[in-house]
Amino acid sequence: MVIFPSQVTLFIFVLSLAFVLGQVSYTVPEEMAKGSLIGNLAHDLGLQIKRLTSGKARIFTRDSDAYFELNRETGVLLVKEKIDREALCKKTTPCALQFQIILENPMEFYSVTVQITDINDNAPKFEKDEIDFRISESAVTGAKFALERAVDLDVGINDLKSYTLKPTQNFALKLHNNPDGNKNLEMVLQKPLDREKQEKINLVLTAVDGGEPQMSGTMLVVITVLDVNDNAPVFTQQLYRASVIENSPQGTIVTAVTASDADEGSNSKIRYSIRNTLDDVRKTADSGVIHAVRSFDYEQIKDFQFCIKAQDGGSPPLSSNVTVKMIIQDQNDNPPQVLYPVQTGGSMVAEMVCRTTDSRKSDNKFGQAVNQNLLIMDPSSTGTMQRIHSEKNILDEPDSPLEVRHQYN
Ligand SMILES: [Ca+2]
Ligand SMILES: [Ca+2]
Ligand SMILES: [Ca+2]
Ligand SMILES: [Ca+2]
Repeated sequence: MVIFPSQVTLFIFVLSLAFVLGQVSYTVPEEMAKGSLIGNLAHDLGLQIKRLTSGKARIFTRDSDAYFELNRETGVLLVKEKIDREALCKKTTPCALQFQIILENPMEFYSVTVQITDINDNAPKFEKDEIDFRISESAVTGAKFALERAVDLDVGINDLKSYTLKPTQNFALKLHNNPDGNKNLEMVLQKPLDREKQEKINLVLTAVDGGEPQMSGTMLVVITVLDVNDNAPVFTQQLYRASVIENSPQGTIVTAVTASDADEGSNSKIRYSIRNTLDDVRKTADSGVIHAVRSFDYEQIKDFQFCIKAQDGGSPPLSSNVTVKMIIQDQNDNPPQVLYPVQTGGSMVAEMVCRTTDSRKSDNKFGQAVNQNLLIMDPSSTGTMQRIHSEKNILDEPDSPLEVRHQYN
């Protein structure tokens, strides 16, 4: 029988009308083992052992649950059933059981109160093992997120005492006092989140009681950081240099640029576009692969540059530009031309000025032919004379000689 303070008063009052001859109270902890001694009832009530037996002393309680047992032979009160204070009184304090000892011949009543004290046999417990949050990486510091409280069935110092949330890198724990006396538990963002650094954050919320030994309960707080488009695409190089051999056919792939985006999903999906070009190059489909729209002539254009823009699919989108410097590689596709053949007499058979537009040689060369041997001076060189053994050497590279169009003797 659970006795609440007001009931105790009333009960004692009623019993006092029925000739309660004495009363005694004991204080015992809950969860004592069956058979444990509560007290020497006979001694404490001033009763003889023989009076207990002759009067058929017995416990009278209105509850079917009988937690106590009276040993008439010894006069002691024992635990009959283990007492769970939490089941008996929940959060009410103090928690007491009251019953009567009845004796016959003559009939006597004695009142016994057993106060059950709490032991720390319940750990704080959260309703769920895990709670999930989806928080944008753009959440501002100071943003609050409500957490669920734990429950500890014990009372007093054995009840819930405090909470911790670890690790403390991004979030701090805040207890907010409610007007109703309860406390609201919140975690407050202390440091901005960055999905690109940490996409999932696992925190452990721990509730501890004030008992001895201390007991605790935990709940996992799983935070999924949602992406925001806060990274522009970044090219793998700050400047791209590429080359194409002149006369390459239209459609030749000249270079490929790549950019990456640290965000996820459409925030990292990159589209490339070409800027500042006179339609010399185009991108291949949606990629960073660039192909020539036409064939290039080194003698007309030696280099050019254009810009490629990489834009992500975020809303709003972010973009970056990069410059591509394109060099046209020369090919030996122009034969030398003899412009000024001059008959000089003597040992010289010819003197000529040759012109070729290919880059591997200077544009102009002066040569003098002597008995099929030629002396030439290259204007781009330091001016040293060089003996060449054939007309071909003077006029072009040995590996891809070009024919002299005119020969003079
Ligand atoms: Ca307890
Ligand atoms: Ca407890
Ligand atoms: Ca992005
Ligand atoms: Ca992001």
